[in-house]
Amino acid sequence: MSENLQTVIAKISKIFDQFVLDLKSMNSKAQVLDLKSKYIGKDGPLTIIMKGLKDATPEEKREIGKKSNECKDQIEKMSKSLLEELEHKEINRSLEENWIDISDRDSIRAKGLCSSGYHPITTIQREIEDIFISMGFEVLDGPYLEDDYHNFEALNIPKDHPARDMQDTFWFKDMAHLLRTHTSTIQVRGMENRTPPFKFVGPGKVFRCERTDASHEFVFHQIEGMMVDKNISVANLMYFSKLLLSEVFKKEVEIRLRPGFFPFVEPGFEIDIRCLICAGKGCPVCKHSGWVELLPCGLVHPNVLKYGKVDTSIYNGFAFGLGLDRLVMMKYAIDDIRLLHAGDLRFVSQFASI
Ligand code: FA5
Repeated sequence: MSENLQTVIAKISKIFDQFVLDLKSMNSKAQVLDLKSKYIGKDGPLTIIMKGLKDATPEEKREIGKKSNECKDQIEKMSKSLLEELEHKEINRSLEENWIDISDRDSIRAKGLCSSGYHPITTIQREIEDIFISMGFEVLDGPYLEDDYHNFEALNIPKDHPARDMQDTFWFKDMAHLLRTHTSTIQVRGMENRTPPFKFVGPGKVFRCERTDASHEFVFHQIEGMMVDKNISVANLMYFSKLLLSEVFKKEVEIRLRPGFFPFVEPGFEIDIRCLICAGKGCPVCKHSGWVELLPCGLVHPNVLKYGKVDTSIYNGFAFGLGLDRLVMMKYAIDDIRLLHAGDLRFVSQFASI
């Protein structure tokens, strides 16, 4: 070795001191990474010293190797800690710059974000509520967390009934509570504290343990409707359904009526709408059938009325359960239900002025 041991050790200390000095002036992560690789990278001064140890004695190799490794470790540690500090500063700065007070419309506007306007589901829900309010219907609410009785049993779906499998349910651990799978729970709750005649609608979120696709979500919206009076017939049901659809679409839409099975209605129907995304030609939304299931309905099953303490020798009724998300998709030609729920401002802001 051309230099003696002490000189090389002193050289390493000097390299380290210089690193500490250089590190102090670093103020970005990229600079720190560059500096680190300048000192301990494969062309760095420490590597060059280690390469020059070919002729050194085993003792010199050991001593210089030890010192050089200590120095490397220190450089690693100090770089890492400064990188973390700079990362924190960056996060804090970004939080401060991008902070939005969502209760302050002016600050939202100043940031160039749209602050006014409703989600299209809310807009259509309110439109439908208004249509029914104008015809004397009440608007009822109901809880998301439900029990077996209100979601199934009082709707004529006893335990072990195969119809329970029609709707995949998010059960709670006690297997007695669940997230409501449909707004038909509002029929049961509505009947509990009313005496006929009555008529109401009940909008809200429902939850199903389902795989998503262009027309299926696991959280979506329905509007329930129920009317109980004397001599209610399928003609009454059709009148309200057609009126509802023509008011929402504000144009003629093609619908079809077919038999549908739901344990809580008899007879039961499905009202489908001609797919407005593909004009009936077939697309992923209508599963290439040209039709979209929108409004299942029927005359309320006497068992359901009995659970609701309605005297079935005098009264009967109709009920429907409108799929609100799909209605909104048809109205605005939205070809994937997931767009409605993704919270993407670029999507929802298109509806701000509607
Ligand atoms: C029901 O939920 C019944 N409770 C409806 C009903 C009420 C029938 C009153 C008779 C009398 P169904 O599971 O078919 O039925 O759902 C009703 C509507 O919700 C469907 O027509 C569809 O428009 C919508 N829907 C169903 N599943 C989904 C889903 N995963 N994503 C989006 N919309 C859905």
